[in-house]
Amino acid sequence: MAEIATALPFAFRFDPARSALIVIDMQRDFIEPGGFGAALGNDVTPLQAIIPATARLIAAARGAGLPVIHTRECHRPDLSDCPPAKRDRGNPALRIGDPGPMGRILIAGEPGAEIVPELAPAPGELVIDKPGKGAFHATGLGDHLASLGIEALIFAGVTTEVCVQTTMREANDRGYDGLLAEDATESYFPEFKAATLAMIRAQGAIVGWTAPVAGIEAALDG
Ligand code: C5J
Repeated sequence: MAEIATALPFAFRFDPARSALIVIDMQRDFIEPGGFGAALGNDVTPLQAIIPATARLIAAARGAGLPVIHTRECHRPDLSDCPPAKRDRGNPALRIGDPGPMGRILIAGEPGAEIVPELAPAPGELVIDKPGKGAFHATGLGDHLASLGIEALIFAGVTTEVCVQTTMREANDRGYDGLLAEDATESYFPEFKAATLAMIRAQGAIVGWTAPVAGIEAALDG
């Protein structure tokens, strides 16, 4: 067993041979200047700033032999997997499927839906296109993790309070121990990130744990 001593609300013990890293939605449209997120008026600078720490986390996971799974929030070009209840939200001038600054917004295959090049999946790593906020909804993620015998999940990505938190809660309900890398996740709203970290670790890890990347690296190195 490995232990992340700096995890909160208390040390996180996990078996690296039964653990995986899930990197959520580090896509150009959310992170890069000139993408969909920026077009909505968000400051993407804090999201860009987590790329180096996320790259370090991915390298540590690969080095320790953990499966690295990447997700992308995107939809089929015909929008058959996008319920009107999702498409009809947000800015009416920039809906999912509309032409955006980096191609059609959140559509598979469009430049904006791609993962930022600094965090490109390695050959053989699973990339899951997910139509929901949670990565378990309408995807093969659960079956894939079961086939690998995974018990613990380390999470990174954006945005903390939307797709990351939703996926952590889905995982929690499915019986996984989950830990979120504090400096490898970010939100457009700093107060939402802080609140999400607090909610995850409240009441004795009611959703899971959080820890800095350095602590995760140390545990995976050991
Ligand atoms: C993600 C979003 N990835 N905020 N999506 O969190 O809409």
